[in-house]
Amino acid sequence: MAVPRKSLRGFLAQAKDALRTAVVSSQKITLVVGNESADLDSMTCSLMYAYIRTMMPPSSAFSSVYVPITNMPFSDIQIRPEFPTLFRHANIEPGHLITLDDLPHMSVMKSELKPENTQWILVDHNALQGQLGKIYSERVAGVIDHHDDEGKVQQDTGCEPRVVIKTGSCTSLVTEFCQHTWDKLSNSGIDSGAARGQGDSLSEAGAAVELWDAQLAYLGLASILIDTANLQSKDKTTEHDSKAVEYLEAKIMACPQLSAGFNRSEFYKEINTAKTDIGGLKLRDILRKDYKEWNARGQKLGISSVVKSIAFMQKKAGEEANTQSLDKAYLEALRSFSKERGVDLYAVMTTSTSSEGEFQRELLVLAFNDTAISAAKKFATDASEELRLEDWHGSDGEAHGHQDDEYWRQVWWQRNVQHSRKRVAPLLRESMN
Ligand SMILES: [Mn+2]
Repeated sequence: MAVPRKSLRGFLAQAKDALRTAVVSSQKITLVVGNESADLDSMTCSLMYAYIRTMMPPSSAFSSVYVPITNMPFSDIQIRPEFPTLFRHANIEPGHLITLDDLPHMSVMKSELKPENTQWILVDHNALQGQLGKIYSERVAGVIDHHDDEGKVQQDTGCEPRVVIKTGSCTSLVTEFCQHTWDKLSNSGIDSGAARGQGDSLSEAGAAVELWDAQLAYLGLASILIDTANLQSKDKTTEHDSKAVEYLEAKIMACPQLSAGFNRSEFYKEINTAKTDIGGLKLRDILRKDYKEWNARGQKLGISSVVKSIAFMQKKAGEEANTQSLDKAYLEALRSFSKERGVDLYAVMTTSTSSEGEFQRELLVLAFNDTAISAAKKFATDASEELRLEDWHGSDGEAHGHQDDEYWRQVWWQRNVQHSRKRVAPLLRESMN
């Protein structure tokens, strides 16, 4: 049975309650979880999917409520200033977000939220990693993703989707999948007056539905624009992305309250500015802001994506350590971060704009033991052509390559700038096999 239509704000409160109840009284619950980088795309995918599915679940749904989980502790919101900036457009607050803090503590998770009482939908990844993966990977019931298919999710997912397609943004695929149901909701919300609690007349109910639709559309639009550089990146933008943008914008334009103030480029600029405004963050926070890890053959790989150059991070490291030896301080910071995460192989991928206004990428790889060092060397040889790796020199003219018993390091310009972590991570993982 569909629940009466609600705002996103109302839905998140309901979902948080449902999760609490499921834990306390051992009830069945469906969780929609994004990947561990907990970036904008993962967050909006899980919110949009959970919202639309809860408002109109399939008849054989595992539970009536789908709970969107943002895969990070709540406090990490402070290193994602783009979240609160976007939330204002969707009329929600950071406190509405459901995060790892809302799940039972790791030490008791398995007994308090029994695997058999759960079903997991993966959005923006297709293999459940980390602690959650250890407990719940058998309970994955569906996936919508735009990364390389790791083949972990069964082919038959019943009433839940199994969609893995290369697109700029995963939110485009979620939009596409939900579109039909969403349109039904928009119409039935107005016709049946399901939202009439919001107003006294049918037209007021309609206005509420239009507003809620537009707020949800804003949420999805932000990720697609960020992931495709406002649909301007030829390498990243696919038909799925441009169609989804068209669809979401129509939802915003259908709401008189919000349509007048909408401008795609300005909206993109606002979110992008918030996202790249990381000057006030500590280097450690910059490294963990968009971080992912994988296990391969008993070795752990970690990759940080950073929206500023290596020079920016070196300077930051120097300031924090109060030293002139910028690179030494930077290396120390990378090593301590790697140690904290327990990774054997660690990579930092940067994006920045050159003084000539050119989009550019740097790639740094650090390896900390013999196995990881041979993997890193293999990667350097095998991936060099595809990624067009070119020697990198710092402002001091040094290449910063290093090899001894303790660690191996190499830094490159990645001249094939179309390849993000979506491609570099599989290449690194391959070299570890
Ligand atoms: Mn994504």
